Amino acid sequence: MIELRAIQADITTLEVDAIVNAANSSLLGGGGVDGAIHRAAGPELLQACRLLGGCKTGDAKLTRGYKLPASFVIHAVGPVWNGGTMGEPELLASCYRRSLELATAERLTGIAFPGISTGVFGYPVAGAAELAVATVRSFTASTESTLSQVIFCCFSADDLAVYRRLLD
Ligand code: AR6
Repeated sequence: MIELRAIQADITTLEVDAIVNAANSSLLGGGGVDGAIHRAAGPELLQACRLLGGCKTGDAKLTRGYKLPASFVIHAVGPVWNGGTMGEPELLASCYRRSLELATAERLTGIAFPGISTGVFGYPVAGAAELAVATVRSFTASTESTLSQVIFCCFSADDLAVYRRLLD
């Protein structure tokens, strides 16, 4: 059984196998959770990201976590919200799926997601949270995985309330 849980925390403090980064396609850092992860992981993370050659929207790539308490960082590139008719839901779902696939391939047991695309990229939180929970549930129901815990790491109390309602 895989446990799905929502917490309010700074994702850079979590001691899980992998934290997911809400990156951009350059994978060379930015603001928001991306900036926080690069600051906490130290410069080796950027060096590792430079070797990855970027990442397409909807896809994800894995690095080590360096100075983070998490062993790995999965850099996922969410879509920029453009009203919802540019394939945003499919691309966001794909970010969650690809991250879970990478975690499974590394035989990880725990993973924590931020609200990918819901900050600077403008994806409405309610829709993004619903899609995140549905995509994780469908992955865990259909795929043999080493994962035993999936954490939705919310930065704000408002976001936490949205996830708690979906998970109850
Ligand atoms: N821990 C957990 N969640 C956080 C943290 C943190 N330390 N900091 C912010 N959040 P955003 P995006 C939440 O903007 O929308 C960057 O510049 C935040 O409250 O970080 O996917 C990248 O380089 C929000 O709920 O990511 C890209 O260019 C969520 O994380 C672009 O922003 C995502 O907000 C990606 O935009």
